[in-house]
Amino acid sequence: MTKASQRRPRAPAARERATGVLGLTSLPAWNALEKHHDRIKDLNLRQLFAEDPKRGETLAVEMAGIYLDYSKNRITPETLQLLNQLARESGLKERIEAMFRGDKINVSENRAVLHVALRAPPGASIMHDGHNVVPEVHAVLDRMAEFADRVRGGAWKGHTGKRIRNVINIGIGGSDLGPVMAYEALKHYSDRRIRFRFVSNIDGTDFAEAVRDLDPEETLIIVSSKTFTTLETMTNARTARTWSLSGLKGDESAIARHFVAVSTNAQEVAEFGIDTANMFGFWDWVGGRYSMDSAIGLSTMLAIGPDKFRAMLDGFREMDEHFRSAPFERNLPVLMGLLAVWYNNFFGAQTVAVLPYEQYLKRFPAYLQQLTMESNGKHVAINGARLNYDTGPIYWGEPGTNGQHSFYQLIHQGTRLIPCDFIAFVRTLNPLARHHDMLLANVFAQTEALAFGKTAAEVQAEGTPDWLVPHRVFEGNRPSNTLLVETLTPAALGKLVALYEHSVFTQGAIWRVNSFDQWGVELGKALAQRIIPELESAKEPELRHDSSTNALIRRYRKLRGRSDALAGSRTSRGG
Ligand code: G6Q
Repeated sequence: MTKASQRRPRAPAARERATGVLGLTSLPAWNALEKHHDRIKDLNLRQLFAEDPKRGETLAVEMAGIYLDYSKNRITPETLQLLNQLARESGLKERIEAMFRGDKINVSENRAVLHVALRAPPGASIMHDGHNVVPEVHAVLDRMAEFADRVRGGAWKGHTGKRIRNVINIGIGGSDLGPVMAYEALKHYSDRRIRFRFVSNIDGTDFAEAVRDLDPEETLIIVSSKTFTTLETMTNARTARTWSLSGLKGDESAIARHFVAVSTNAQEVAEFGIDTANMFGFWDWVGGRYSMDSAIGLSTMLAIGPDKFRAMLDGFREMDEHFRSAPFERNLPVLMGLLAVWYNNFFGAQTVAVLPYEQYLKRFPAYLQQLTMESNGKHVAINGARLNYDTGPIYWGEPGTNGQHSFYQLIHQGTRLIPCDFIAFVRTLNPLARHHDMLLANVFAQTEALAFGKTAAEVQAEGTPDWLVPHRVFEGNRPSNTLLVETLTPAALGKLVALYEHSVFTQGAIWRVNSFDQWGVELGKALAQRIIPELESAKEPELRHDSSTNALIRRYRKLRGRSDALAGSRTSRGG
């Protein structure tokens, strides 16, 4: 029996039929994988490599400059064949086609999922509700390019005639993480005469620190919000408006030169006071976490320029085409997605570490956390039935080599199985002495050490005293993927992001979840809206939360000098 099946017994097929569950755990491939896992779970990577001297070359695939070595995974050819069978039985091919066709696969929001249209070439046709969206996509891109050229070239000036030297993107979640990650990733290509800052948190410190050394006369603010109603973004945008006006002598007409919006909601943009002529639109078929290549990427385009932004889109598109057309056995996102399922559901692995050996990708793990966990952190199937197997694993990580001096200890010698994705580049953008060879030596060393470890005999042979041997043993058999990319270019970043987007899609299709909604973020938001007036009211509010929440609110109010802690209602819910 597998660890996963020990933890959660498989529901009877009859129940699945009754509830309409799509029956992942009843599929022939799933059952075959369970049995197969039982047989090979103790196989060691040492053995697998010894048995097949060419394993490191055969279990690798290259796609347009991205080389994926997946040989250091606990798999055999049969595992791959069964995982492919699982993909076929799960209708992955049909799901991919449904997405590209513009079907409303985000059923709980009744929306199509067409981020692939954002990088379609000008002549392409992608239909949504009876019309081709590609011309609209390119019309927005052209407007963005024209605007970016004017700002970068100095033709777009601030209200007092000064050149724009600072750009602040205000947004959160999908309207922040992609832009920050892309800016950091492509900083090498950015116009260094412009400073970029990103404000997301409702914590005022975020805004205060972002603007403390900036001059409002030289600052352009991009308010990025699909809905233009998000609490954090609108609060920060209002604060930015006050800050901007205070530096521009309160002249309201200055707003037009210092604020632009990226949104789907023209009405709210206008109500906020931003001229809709300065608004860059996108569409409800672009999910927030899939939007960094839409107008939400305006800050990216301002940083690297329109040509490089388009090169990034070309990279995305190459991976899209590969995902759509390559056979599953040579399909990078499919392979990575299926391997994630293999460890998640059959080995019971709870996390995946993403370890970029590239300082410019320092925000990539944070970006992926949203992409992966907001997409596949779901407990019900598309049809609403409660799932009886685990879905999205926890993604986390830090750039190497820094992580090696902290949490790698647990990956090497801890008790948990943590599959790792190592990401490295053949050429560095900052060739300094021997740094890059040393960096890459560390990537290769880590994957080697994780896979093959060091046996007690090997430790003893080094003259280690017996009592110390167990502490110095590396069991090995820790799986990893290595993504070796030529150079971190805009196109390479596009390919890498699309690779993970489609890996997430693959995983979601296997698990039968809707990877494109995010209802799990709603409850906390609604409760916060209820609590805000309870914190702010001058009069002690009548609190109807549980006793813990009530006590926390009272304590906060008391310490802020807002009320007598003993006053007010003691009505509690839930004890
Ligand atoms: C992403 C989510 C979420 C969203 C933010 C910001 O997929 O939907 O992270 O991007 O809540 O939303 P707005 O862009 O509407 O402000």
